[in-house]
Amino acid sequence: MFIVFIIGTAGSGKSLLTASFNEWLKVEKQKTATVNLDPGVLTLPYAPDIDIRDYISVNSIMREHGLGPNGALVMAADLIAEEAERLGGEIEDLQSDVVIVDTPGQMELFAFRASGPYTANELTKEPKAIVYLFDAVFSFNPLNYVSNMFLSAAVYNRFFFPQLHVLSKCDLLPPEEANRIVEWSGDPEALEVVIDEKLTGTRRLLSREMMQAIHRLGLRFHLIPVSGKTNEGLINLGSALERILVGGEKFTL
Ligand SMILES: Nc1nc2c(ncn2[C@@H]2O[C@H](COP(=O)(O)OP(=O)(O)OP(=O)(O)O)[C@@H](O)[C@H]2O)c(=O)[nH]1
Ligand SMILES: [Mg+2]
Repeated sequence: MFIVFIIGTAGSGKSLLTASFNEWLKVEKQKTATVNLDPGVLTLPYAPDIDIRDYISVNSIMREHGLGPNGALVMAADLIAEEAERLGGEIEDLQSDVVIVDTPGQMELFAFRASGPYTANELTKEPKAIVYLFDAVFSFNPLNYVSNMFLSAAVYNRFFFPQLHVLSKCDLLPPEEANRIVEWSGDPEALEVVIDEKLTGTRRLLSREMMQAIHRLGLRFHLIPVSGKTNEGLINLGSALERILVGGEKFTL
């Protein structure tokens, strides 16, 4: 069994990608399951096999602890850790070969509090990977792109799982613009050129230094363009995950 966590900033397309990738894998005859770890979500574009909302209610937390929605979400994020063992048992019972885990809307609640990495580690001891989403529309601006590189490096630093990087919602950009972002992700010099072109003053300096720092650390962010709406790129995402998790074999043989 392999566990794939979908992580990204609010609204970057995590839930729709969970839905589409799950469906696509099923068409490919792979044995999959989905887990919703977002206690605050109202509607989902898929029917999760396991749903944290069956264990934790944000509305009850607000009522019982006199908290507002954000305070309740913070508390809910920590309560997820207490359910890790039970969730892990449910995941084992599914007997799927690949389990896709949709994470909370506000990335920082899952990635930057101690409870997220704890939960991810305790759920099961099976091999895990992270798919980190770069929202295409947001990332088109080089300043945002570099900020997202930093966020994704911070996520890697928290979990230390193999991590793939996806340009999500790529259908929202003309192909040549999406390709330009993909080019930045594989070629630091191309990114440096656009930073020099589009940014000025301290922003230019900071973005260039931040980008270079990440490259000096040896972190690589090659982006796979993907759309949860049109299913573009799901085949490439599937192959990349198979390469890092199962050495290029199918999850379900
Ligand atoms: N065009 C297009 N829209 C998308 C895509 N993925 C998501 N969306 C839309 O973007 C919005 C947010 O998508 P979600 O899948 O809910 O994103 P999320 O990261 O789960 O959002 P939160 O959990 O609230 O942080 C929705 O209106 C989706 O329909 C995509 O690939 N293409
Ligand atoms: Mg979501």
